[in-house]
Amino acid sequence: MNKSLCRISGEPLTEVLDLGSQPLGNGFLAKDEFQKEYSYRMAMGFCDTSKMFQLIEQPTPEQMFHENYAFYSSTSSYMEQHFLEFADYVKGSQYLSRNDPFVVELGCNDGIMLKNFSSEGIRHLGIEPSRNVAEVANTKGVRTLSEFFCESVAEKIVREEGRADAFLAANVMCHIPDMNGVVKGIRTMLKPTGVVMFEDPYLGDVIEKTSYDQIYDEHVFLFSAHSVQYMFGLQGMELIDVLPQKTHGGSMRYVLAHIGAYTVNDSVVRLLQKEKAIGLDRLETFENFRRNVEQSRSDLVKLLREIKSKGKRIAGYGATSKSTTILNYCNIGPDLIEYISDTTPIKQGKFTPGMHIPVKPYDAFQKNPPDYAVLFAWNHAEEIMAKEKAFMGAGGQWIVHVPKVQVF
Ligand code: JHZ
Ligand code: SAH
Repeated sequence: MNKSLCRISGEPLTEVLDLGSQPLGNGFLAKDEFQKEYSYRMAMGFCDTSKMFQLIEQPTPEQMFHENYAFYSSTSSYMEQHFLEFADYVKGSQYLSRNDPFVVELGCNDGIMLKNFSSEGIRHLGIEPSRNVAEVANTKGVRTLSEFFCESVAEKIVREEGRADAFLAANVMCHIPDMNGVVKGIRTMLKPTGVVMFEDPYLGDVIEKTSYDQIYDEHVFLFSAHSVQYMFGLQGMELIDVLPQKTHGGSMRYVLAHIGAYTVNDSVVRLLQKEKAIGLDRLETFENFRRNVEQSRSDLVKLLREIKSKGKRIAGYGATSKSTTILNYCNIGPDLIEYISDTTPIKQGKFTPGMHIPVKPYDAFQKNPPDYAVLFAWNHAEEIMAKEKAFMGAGGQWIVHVPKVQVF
């Protein structure tokens, strides 16, 4: 059998974690689709050269991102606020030219970030292959091209609209397998003084919190400053700043530019040192992570079974992509979790990928609350706790698995 190779360095990968057979993370489906449901082996490997932690196999981009894509960014009001602040950070930075700046965003989804540029008449372009969400962005006045970004799309944009001052991306860079092609495209698109600012779930947080549910089909990479530096370094670009974010359970915003265009902030040096200290550059860290993941699974299954054996009702809160990993890896089905409540219309009335738990509208949770709710959208805990006082007041309890399995 051919050894799997790192998508960035081309060197052999060492397999460190096998999460078993998994369906598409966002593949919510109807009953008559159960028979032909797709699955693949979801395992992660580590490359000692690029330091990239990555999926060994991934479904194709077209299987995951299409006209029925189930994730709509604007389902969280806290995320709306986050992207307002991200946009303000970009506008207030030294990087945008005063004269007619051009801002491009990869994976703009329903326009959650770019609407803050379009509302001020700033020249912008979103690139979003999932047509349903791209259409929502367009109706909000966010100019959006429905394409998968790659080198040839970058060249076309440069020909038609010129080079960009800022290339933005949130929770999308870690989704694209041909990252070397994407980085080449970005380099082509940027002005000599242009910058890339992107954020994604941070590997350091995933390791520290055992948040293994950040691993699913769409997340082909989990980045660290080490791997990002390596990947952009191959194309003549460098990290100039890093800014930790609270979103999605701990993310990192990376700022990169052509080598030598700007002074490198001390934050970069400090983060690289910290990553060495916590071992993000070493194989044994991932072996330890695997043991923590296995422990988390047995703790969660034991807890759910104990609660169920006492005749209590358990539901899920938030039919997240992350929950697909947990449910399938832990083999948790409708016998343990009655339903999952979610505010996204396209998910409601369907079943969760693989384990086929019914997804119900939020109304179901409010009208018929369970005794316990598994907080699958744990990354939005602050927002959810603020609006679920009635559930808690009536004695409802939460179950989370991050940073450890617990009830509160
Ligand atoms: P949430 C998706 O991951 C997929 P998911 C993707 N790969 C990614 O990286 C991130 O997003 C950005 C619902 N909800 O944000 C809405 C409520 O029901 O954790 C969503 O379906 N009530 C692109 O799916 C889900 O929960 C609420 O009050 O893991 C949250 O999904 C709130 C706040 C949300 O992302
Ligand atoms: N930026 C938003 C959306 C994240 S969802 C947020 O943070 O909430 C990830 C998005 O990336 C999806 O809408 C998906 O369609 C898009 N995407 C996936 N591959 C892409 C590619 N090659 N080019 C551009 N967008 C892509």
